[in-house]
Amino acid sequence: ATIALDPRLDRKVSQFIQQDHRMFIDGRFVKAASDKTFPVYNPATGEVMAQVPEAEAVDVDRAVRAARRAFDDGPWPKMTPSQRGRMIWKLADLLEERLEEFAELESMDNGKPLAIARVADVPLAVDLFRYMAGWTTKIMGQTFPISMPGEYLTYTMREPVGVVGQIIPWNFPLLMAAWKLGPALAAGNTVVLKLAEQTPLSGLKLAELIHEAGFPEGVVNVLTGYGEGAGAPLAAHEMVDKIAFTGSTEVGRLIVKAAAGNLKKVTLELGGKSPAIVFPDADLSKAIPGTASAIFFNHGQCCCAGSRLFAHESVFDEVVEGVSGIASKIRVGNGLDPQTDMGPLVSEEQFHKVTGYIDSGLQEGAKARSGGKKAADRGYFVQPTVLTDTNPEMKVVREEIFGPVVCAVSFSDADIERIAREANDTEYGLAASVWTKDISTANRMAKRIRSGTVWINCHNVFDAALPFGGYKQSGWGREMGAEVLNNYTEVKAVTTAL
Ligand code: TXE
Repeated sequence: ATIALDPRLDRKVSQFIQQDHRMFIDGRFVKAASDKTFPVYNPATGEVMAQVPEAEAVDVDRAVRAARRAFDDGPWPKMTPSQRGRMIWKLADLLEERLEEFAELESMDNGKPLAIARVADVPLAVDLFRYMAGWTTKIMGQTFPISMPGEYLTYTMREPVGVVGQIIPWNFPLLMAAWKLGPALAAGNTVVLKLAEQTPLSGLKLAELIHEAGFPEGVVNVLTGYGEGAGAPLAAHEMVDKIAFTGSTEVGRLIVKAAAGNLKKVTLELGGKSPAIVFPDADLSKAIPGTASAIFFNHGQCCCAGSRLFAHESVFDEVVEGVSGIASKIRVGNGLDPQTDMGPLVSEEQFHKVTGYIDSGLQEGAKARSGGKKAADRGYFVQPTVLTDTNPEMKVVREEIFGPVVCAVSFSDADIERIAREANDTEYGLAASVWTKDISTANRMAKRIRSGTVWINCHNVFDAALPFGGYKQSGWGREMGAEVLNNYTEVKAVTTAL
């Protein structure tokens, strides 16, 4: 028996969380072959709130074989793009109808404020599915005027890659599932999706909707399990044609090695240490709240979090005071509480990791201008923290913290090359924001920054139409937009002698 859940939750959601959970394999809801389960924690209390099946290699194999059959022989490859599109659209409709349920699940499982899940996580997932549904009928090849002597007709076709393994993290559990499933299905692939062990609930609920939307059996399989137990065998499986991973750079490297066996295609969306750069002419009434939200949105658990704040020395004090002032007013609490601005971190492990980074920064001489401590006696709450007096060698400056911790640094130069070099002084290259009124400064910086996204006078603006992904060690390939479809299709060149 599980513990009593929060009384504010819808009864249906409470019941779902505590139900006897099953994974989704080959169109059926099943237990792990071993019958093993593992606990899911409520990050606001640290208590166990659910048990979910623990998939291992044998379950992964079952799911991969189902996806293989569905791709090779099933009705899926015979369906028209328009039929596929309608099914993905239907999934979006079902998800939208249950927005509130999903928002509550997401808040319980991840810890994020319910109000945020309502306006961000769930609607963005709905939108992504709709956007990708539209693409199904627009995945096309080209014709080519080739220069060989004689007459030829040449054209390319874009075909699905095949069976795709997908491994996702816990920071936006539902949205990450949508980012992965949407394009894979739009392009006609079949999928084995492994959810993050910290946050499996919304993905399991989504599996029910996938079933309801009428996808043929085996087209989507959803597994719950640990990284080593379930993720690793999926990445290594010989019958998987492509693996798409979002998570730590460290595990990204393991995925690449595991994929080497059958040389499956790999796309990776990894960590970041994104700069937010405030020029002296910036509108501080926008730049201060903007750079604060760049780091504190989703508790800093965003791969594109603006975790290095650069501000020109002439505005540095005002920016740091402003961001620290916002940080100290952020109300940290249970995500279900309407007053809450920031919930707990996702897990005990993240809690120790983030507080460990803060301690290491302070020990090495950094100063906390706000926060710097845990924020409650139970649950995984950490104060939003602004550090100054860091140096470029400190771990807090170099490594991804993935929590509400920003390092603020001043620059004295007006030389764009030098500022860009400092901003680029990281092994990552996911995102950056530039804050200035000067369009020339903004666009020159945008050109020089080595990252997949540059925001000008904004941060964390996402859209299903915009490609997202990393330069350098932030990853391979792109998510979303038309761009992602290149990662989920193979190109075939066909040449006919006439
Ligand atoms: O990530 P992991 P964790 C970063 C962030 C965070 C750190 C650790 O810095 O603090 O990673 O988080 C699966 N083979 N990001 O430990 O381990 C795992 O089960 C195959 C940034 O949660 O990378 C989960 O489903 N799969 C990031 C997924 O990988 C494996 C978001 C991510 O877990 C595996 C999350 C293995 N050997 C964390 N080991 C971003 N880019 O947004 C684990 N997994």
